[in-house]
Amino acid sequence: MTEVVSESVAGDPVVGRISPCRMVELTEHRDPRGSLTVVESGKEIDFVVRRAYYIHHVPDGAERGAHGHRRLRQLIVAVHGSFEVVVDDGYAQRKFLLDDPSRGLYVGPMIWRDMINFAPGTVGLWLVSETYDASEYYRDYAEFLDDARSIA
Ligand code: T46
Repeated sequence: MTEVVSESVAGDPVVGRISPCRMVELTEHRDPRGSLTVVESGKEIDFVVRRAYYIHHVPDGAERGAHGHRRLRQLIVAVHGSFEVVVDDGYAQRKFLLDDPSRGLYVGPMIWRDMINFAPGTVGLWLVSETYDASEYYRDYAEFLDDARSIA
């Protein structure tokens, strides 16, 4: 995995909440049979996993995301293939390349995210801290920005 870009936006240098977005080394057990990678609550991640979902068969050029979460925390793993995740805390953006199943990207609450540049055949896995609640999403960037900046 390579962290590819770090760029600031919106002209405000105060960046606080984006920093918890980070790559996490997972525990990989390799032997002649292949690799087994573990994510365990309390070890690689500090939240209890209440839901998992995976994204696959992404058409060429398709992008996903374009939302933020009020409470949800998540670990994102490119189990196969690669894609990029752009995270945005309302002041700055940072882009991570996920291309290694033994590393995951932790994303905390109050972060806008976009998933882009999916390689053909990619399978992405999301381990998240909450059950599904559509009202917990920000789908409107202006609303997200208002709230994100009010708690900075
Ligand atoms: C995220 C990115 C990476 C459910 O019914 N239950 C679920 O747990 C989820 C995640 C989705 N859905 C339904 C809601 C929509 O009708 O599946 C459909 C597609 O979901 P969405 O438009 O939210 O897909 P993405 O890729 O924009 O976002 C999803 C997650 O919602 C989000 O938390 O981080 O994947």
